[in-house]
Order: sequence, then C-alpha cells, then structure tokens
Amino acid sequence: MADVDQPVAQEYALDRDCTTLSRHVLQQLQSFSTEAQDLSALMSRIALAAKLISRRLSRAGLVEGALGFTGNVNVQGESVKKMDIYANDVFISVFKQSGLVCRLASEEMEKPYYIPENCPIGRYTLLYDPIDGSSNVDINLNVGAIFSIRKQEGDDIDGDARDLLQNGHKQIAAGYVLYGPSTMLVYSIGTGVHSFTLDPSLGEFILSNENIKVPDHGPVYSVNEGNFWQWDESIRNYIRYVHRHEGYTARYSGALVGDFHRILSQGGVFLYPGTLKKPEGKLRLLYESAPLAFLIEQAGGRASTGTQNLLDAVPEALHARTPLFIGSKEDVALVESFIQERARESEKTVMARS
Ligand code: P6P
Repeated sequence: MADVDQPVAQEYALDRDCTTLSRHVLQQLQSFSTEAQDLSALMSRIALAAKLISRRLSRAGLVEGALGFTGNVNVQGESVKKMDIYANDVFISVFKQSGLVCRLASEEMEKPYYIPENCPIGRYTLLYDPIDGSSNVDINLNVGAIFSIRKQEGDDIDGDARDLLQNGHKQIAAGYVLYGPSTMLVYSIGTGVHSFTLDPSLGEFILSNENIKVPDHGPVYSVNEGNFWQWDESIRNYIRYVHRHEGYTARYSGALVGDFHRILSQGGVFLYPGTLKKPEGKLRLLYESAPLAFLIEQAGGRASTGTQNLLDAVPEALHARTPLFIGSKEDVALVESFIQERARESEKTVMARS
C-alpha cells in the first residue's frame, strides 16, 4: 500500500528545492516592486560571491598561493591573508557587474570603493567583512563573511561616504555566510531570519530554515577569556558568575560568524568587551556588529554595546569599533546588569569622595 503521505512529502521536498534565495526574497516582500527586485538581485549577487569563495576555500590547501599572508597590513593594523584579498576582490568583481551597488565599504579597504557607472541606477552600498576569522583559514577551521546593505543618502560628492555614519536601523538587509562543513547563508531583510544551505550538486543555496528564533536563554557564553585581566571589573564579575553557576558552558572559535551562528541556534551570549589596549573593543560597528545586531533582533534576541542598544550606536568613522554583547535577551540583560551594578558602585564612590 503506497504511503498516502508520500506525494505530500515529495511535493514539499520539491518545493523546498525550488526555494532559492532570490525567490525567497520576493516571497518575503510579497511584491515585485523595483525595490523588491533590487533586493532579490542583491542577495543573488551575495550568493554568487559566497559560492566563488566557498569553492576557493574548499580547495585552498591544493592551490598554490591561496593560503598564507600577503606581507601587508590593512587599515585595521592586522596582517592580511591572501584569502582576505581574494574574497575582497570577489565581492568587488561580482558587484561591479550588478549594476545596483554604487559603493563597497570593506574591512580590507581604508576608503569605500566606488563604482560610478552603477550610481545613476542603483543607490545601494554594500558594507562587508569578506573573510571574518581569517586566522582560521590556514588551519581549515570555520570562517565567514558578514554583509550589510544600506541605501545611499545624498550624492556623496566629496567621496567620504559620510551618509554611512548612521545607526544600524538604516540597514535594509544584513546577513552572513558561514563556511563550515557546509556553506550556509543567513539573511534578513526585516521580515525574519532565514538560512540557506549551499547544495554543491545544484550550485544553489536552498532554503534550510525559516523564521529562526533565538531562545530567550541558552547555556553558551562565548568570549576570549585570555583577555580576562584586560577587561573592566564588571565583565570579570560576570565571568566569575557563570564560572560559579550550573548550566553554563564556554565555546569560542576565534571567528565571530561561527560563534554567532552557535548562539543564534542554541542561545546564550557572545561577548567582545573593550580591553585596556582596545577600550572600544575589536569588532567593527558598520560591517560586523551592526549586521549581526539587525539579525539577532529579527530573531527575538538582543545586541548591546554594554551601555546602549547596538542598533542605536552611531559610528564616528567608517572603521569605528564598539564593544559587543549579543545573543539571547536574558543573557545579554545579565551581562548588562553587571555593567550597571559596577557603574552604580563607581557613582557611589565618587559621591562619597565629593
Ligand atoms: P581575538 C577575527 O579576527 C575577529 O575579527 C572575529 O572574527 C573574532 O570574533 C575576533 O576577531 C577574535 O578576536 O582577540 O579573540 O582573537
């Protein structure tokens, strides 16, 4: 007797296989407006860049000159990996052909890259970290890419992209690519968070999870405890708390995208606090923290600088950094409670001395 559910399951499987990223964006917007078409085309370009970089990463160990350092230092003061440059160039090449993106702002480029021929048509700016966690590249561990899309405001006559120095609510789309055992693309255009998995046999990103929600609380805290003595006492007090209480476990891969993806999937909190050497923290606001903050809020979680909602933060410069506390709302609130407690104690001390 044939399984009566067979046709439905088969139909569902076929429908899922046909839910590509570009189709999903149009479904999300339930419109074929110019902006909807633009966003769908932009996401398709992101997917193409991700496929090209995934292909390079999967064979990097076999390709002469793919791995290792270039010998240069980028605007962040970090040693540049050959894969950083390759990935950055892939995004430039893919979006030059897009006709939609007028400017590219990348961790790897001090100034934005302008594509003047696209400006009359597409007034979008792509902000991205082409390879996040590149210290993992040469040892075949997970790396990622983070992207954010904003609409250009004004004509940027003097080429300083000042209109980008606005808070994270100005983002119209954000997401990341995780190059792990499989290559996943996770995105939001403000209608929930959705994940796609690259099917190499199809060469397509196929829908794998819709409307992802982060648990209100989770067991994971993700932080580089090697910086313990560089942190403010409030953060050290939080770490002492999770050390002494049941139900917490530490996970840290050294690549933000992988650590964030674990938090999004299982709940918990990722922390990159300010340190003595880097009081503003290490992570960049416009193309690392703000896109992830956009996603986590869409997934029902929170992102904070420690003193304000991350999406409210306004950068003073293109490569501005900010402390980042992001994940489940209860776990981010717990970190903030230690910061607020410390601030109250400091205030009392100052009052007592005055
Ligand atoms: P640390 C990678 O260089 C990165 O920008 C993020 O991907 C990662 O979360 C962080 O830096 C790791 O920094 O200081 O812990 O090595």
